[in-house]
Amino acid sequence: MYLDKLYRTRRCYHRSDTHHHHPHSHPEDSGPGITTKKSGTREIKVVRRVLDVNEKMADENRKVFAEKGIFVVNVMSSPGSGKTTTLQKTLAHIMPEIKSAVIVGDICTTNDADRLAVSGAPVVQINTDEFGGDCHLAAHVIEKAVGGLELDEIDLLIVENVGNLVCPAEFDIGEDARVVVLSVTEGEDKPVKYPLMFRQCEVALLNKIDLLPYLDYDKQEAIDCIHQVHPKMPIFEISAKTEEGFEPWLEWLRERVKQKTL
Ligand SMILES: Nc1nc2c(ncn2[C@@H]2O[C@H](COP(=O)(O)OP(=O)(O)O)[C@@H](O)[C@H]2O)c(=O)[nH]1
Ligand SMILES: [Mg+2]
Ligand SMILES: [Zn+2]
Repeated sequence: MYLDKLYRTRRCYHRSDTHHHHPHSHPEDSGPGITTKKSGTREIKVVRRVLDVNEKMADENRKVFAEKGIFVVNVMSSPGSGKTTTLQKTLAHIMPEIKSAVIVGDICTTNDADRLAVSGAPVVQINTDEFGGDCHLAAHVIEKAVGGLELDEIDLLIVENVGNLVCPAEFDIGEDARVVVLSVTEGEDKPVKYPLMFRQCEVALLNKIDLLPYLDYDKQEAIDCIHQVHPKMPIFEISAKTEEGFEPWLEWLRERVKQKTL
């Protein structure tokens, strides 16, 4: 037994600035009527207000998406697990049959937007460094990005969130469904290390299965870890590179778009 002691600390939470290892800027923080005092219980009240404001904005977004009959899917994962590649391949299959648009969030660069635009879908890139370098997309940022899209022309809006398994799970953006991508190079235990993400998402894509022959990866253990935090969560085993396993995922997506746009 090498572990002497297990320290449990609070999660790196947007409800409390003091435990945050990196700066988060939320424009609402300094908004009218919202105090930014940083002492005692007062602070907790202030920061919770941020999530309240986000929740309201998310509801506004949801209303707009409902009016326009747009199915919105929020795709999240750690950096490099294959969100963009999966979405490139997905768009190639579903366009133009499903009229799609993409909002993609990164701290910097338009690299992903360039890759996704090849599909012919309208793409809006959000660079969060203009919003303080946020490591997640908040509802008000989505609202701004949506302003750049022709909503009457869209049935499906795909949001590629900032690569991060932690705080994107805490920010409702008004979406209909959340999808998490986990790749087989990330280790089997990530779902139990980042349980909120896996609890909040409706389906998981286990990506890069083409690499399994080269790895000591226990796929069943990864699946068990996912089901430990989210029992019965549907898991689609895919390779965004070879498109193996894509059909069940595409079927799920087509079905959900159909339900919303009927
Ligand atoms: N072998 C393999 N590589 C993949 C797969 N999906 C993505 N990649 C690679 O993983 C890297 C990160 O992919 P990207 O789509 O940019 O991930 P993102 O950061 O989650 O958007 C790139 O080099 C991709 O080519 C896959 O299914 N198999
Ligand atoms: Mg990407
Ligand atoms: Zn964040």
